[in-house]
Amino acid sequence: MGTKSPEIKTADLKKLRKMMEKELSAKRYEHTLSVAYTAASLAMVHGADPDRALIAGMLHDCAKCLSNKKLISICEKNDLPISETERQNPAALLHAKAGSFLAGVKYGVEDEDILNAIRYHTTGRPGMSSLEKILYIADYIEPGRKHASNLGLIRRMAYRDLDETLLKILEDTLSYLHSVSSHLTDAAQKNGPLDPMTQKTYEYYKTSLRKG
Ligand code: DGI
Ligand code: FE
Ligand code: FE
Repeated sequence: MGTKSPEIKTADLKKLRKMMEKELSAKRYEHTLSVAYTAASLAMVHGADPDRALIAGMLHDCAKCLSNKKLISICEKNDLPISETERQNPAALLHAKAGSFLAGVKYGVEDEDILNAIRYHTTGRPGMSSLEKILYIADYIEPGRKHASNLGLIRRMAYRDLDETLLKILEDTLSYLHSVSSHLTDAAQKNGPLDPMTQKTYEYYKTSLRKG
């Protein structure tokens, strides 16, 4: 934080796009491109840097196609702590932590804000930067997403107010995770337990928006 980040070049983005095409499944790569350009458009509307948003979007799921075993070993070998919840659901929760690490060491990102945006793109965190909010929201609203409830409303909201949108997505995500965990469905097994950070982020934005 505070230090000025190196300039993001268009050449970096091209290279990263090629690397992601190789690294990810076709479906995940399509999602990645959609998130990158959705994040850039949100950045333009909200006065953030579209180049940083593109890089963050391009790399946000760079660890998503790794096995659970690989995700755990990346974290263990590099002293990234793994919580009990993360260990129970590496695919959903650890891909963000491992992905942020890889963005730094493998893909050459030095910008802390981009690394944090990747790190917190699944759970959010209290006190998020604009870029962190933009990536979190872009991941949820990109055009390829079809199933979330209130998607039309949330997509319109996203271009007006980042905080209100964040809160709405967190509220819907929590109620989705609660509803699936109360039934023994495939989705419950897929999602596993709630990460306490998701709840914390929700409480933080609920309180800060009520005060504001
Ligand atoms: O990687 P993506 O599928 O693009 O999206 P993502 O990184 O937001 O992760 C998506 C999954 O993570 C989605 O199925 C919802 C789930 N998720 C979000 N918060 C939590 C969570 N899963 C668990 N177990 N706990 C959470 O707190
Ligand atoms: Fe993700
Ligand atoms: Fe994603």
